Amino acid sequence: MQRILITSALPYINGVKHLGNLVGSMLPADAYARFMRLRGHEVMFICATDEHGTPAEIAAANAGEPVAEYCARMARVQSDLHDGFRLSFDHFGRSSSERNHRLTQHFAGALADQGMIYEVSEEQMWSEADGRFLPDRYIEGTCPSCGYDRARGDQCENCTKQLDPTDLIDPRSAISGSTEVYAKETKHLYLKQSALRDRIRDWIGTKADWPILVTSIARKWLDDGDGLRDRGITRDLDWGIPVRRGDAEWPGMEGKVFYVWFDAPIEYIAATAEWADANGKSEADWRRWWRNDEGAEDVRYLQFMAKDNVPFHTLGFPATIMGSGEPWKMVDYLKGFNWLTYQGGKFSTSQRRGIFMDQALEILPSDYWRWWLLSNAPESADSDFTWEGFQGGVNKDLADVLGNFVSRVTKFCRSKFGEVVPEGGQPGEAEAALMTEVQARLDGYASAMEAVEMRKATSELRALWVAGNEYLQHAEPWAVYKTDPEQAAMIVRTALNLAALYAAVSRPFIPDACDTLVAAMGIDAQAGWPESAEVALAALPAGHGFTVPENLFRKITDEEREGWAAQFAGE
Ligand code: B3M
Ligand code: ZN
Repeated sequence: MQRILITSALPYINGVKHLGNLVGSMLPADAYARFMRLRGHEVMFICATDEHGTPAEIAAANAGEPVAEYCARMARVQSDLHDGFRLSFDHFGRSSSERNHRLTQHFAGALADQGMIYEVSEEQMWSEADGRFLPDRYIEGTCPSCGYDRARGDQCENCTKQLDPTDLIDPRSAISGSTEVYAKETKHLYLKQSALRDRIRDWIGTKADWPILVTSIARKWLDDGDGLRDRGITRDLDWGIPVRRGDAEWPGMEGKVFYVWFDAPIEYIAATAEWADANGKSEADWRRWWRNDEGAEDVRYLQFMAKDNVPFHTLGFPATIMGSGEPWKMVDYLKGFNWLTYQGGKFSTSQRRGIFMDQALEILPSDYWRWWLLSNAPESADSDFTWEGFQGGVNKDLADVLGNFVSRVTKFCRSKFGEVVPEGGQPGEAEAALMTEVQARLDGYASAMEAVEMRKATSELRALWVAGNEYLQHAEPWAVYKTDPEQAAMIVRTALNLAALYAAVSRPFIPDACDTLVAAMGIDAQAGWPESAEVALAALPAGHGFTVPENLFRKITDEEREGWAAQFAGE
């Protein structure tokens, strides 16, 4: 038994996430966590909301709510949707928690003690009307190069030119529209990441088993001339974690907060402490996951995220940890994802294009989405959601293959032998061949999961379901019954055992269907991964009672598909 720590990238607080967000981090992390629990490992699966930064302030202002209230409300909305998708976090925390405040301030203090932090004076745009400094992209004005009048302080959207806010003609605050904006001096803390460049390059060099997608992004940033530049870790904002040096004030930094990307990854650790607080556990209980000097040396730590988050996890967060000089756990395996697109284009939060988590659950139960998304996860390349593809995948894999198998065998058994596993004769050649196939698929499925390859794992699992269907198709118990009821009983017993096996091993992908199936088959929900195909196919003894489950999956009709495609076409 191993100890496995799993974190999913933290969803940003400013709204309900879309299916692209879900499949790029939380959902594959959940399937992996569920698989590892099934295998009997001790798992700690952690996620949280990422709550700080200007976008949260703006979203709150748009919603007409104080930012703390907005974040508390959205954290609940997100958490409820995670329950709806059956994401089995051991804890879903909040980056604005007291724990994260203390831990982030602690890391800043440790970094300062190691000589890793220095102060920089710089000019930043100040808005008199808003009474605050504005981040570059919250200054708007006319582009000096193309004349577009809504260019942002970091870039002109129209001609793509990179800009400084001071380049803009007639600059104004994007928040209030006020033109009373000017450059003003301010002081910030910088983290000396450049001092860690070699250590981080060496560390990445030891990660030969990571996806190429991930290591190539990390290398590109490291080698990009001034890659791993020193980075400002404070901001002039109200909402965030106040800058302190551990427990002490930080002179000159009053009224400032840490940069959201400094505190967000630290929340992985803090959320585990929040887990301890919420469950009456001790300090040692969470620290054994994170402190190498308190037991975490034995932990295997995996992170899941979309590719745009890779730089901050391969360079930024490791720099925080290494620079602190303290023995915190670093990631062992980083799984990165490409993009899921929607009908050939981008999912867009601002244009409400694509499918959002709340909408998805309104139209179909979570298993349907989980299965399609994970069996089409954007692992080696981007993948595209189409309504045709979704309908095809669900109808074929879930309804025609798995659902049909379970329904046929349980109904046939009920009609001929009643709702108990029949006795029957001795298994023969067909059963031996089935056993070999089932063992090979179980092994293939398990090794794909160990390697965190979701698409491969789902195709092995699908093949395991197909094997059952084909067995039943060829063994034809309904025909055999007429001449040899003993033989038919043995076939049915074998197939019922297969259904029980499916209930046990399909849980990482379709947990609700597995609950239904576990209840119908009258088996132990806690039973782990089967010892072998042979043991699994003989698990249900003759006389064991079961019930015919309600239709596990229904088909998506063409009318539904067309209706949804129209409904989700975007604005
Ligand atoms: N919140 C992802 C995003 O909003 C970002 C991840 C943080 S992980 C520490 O795109
Ligand atoms: Zn322009």
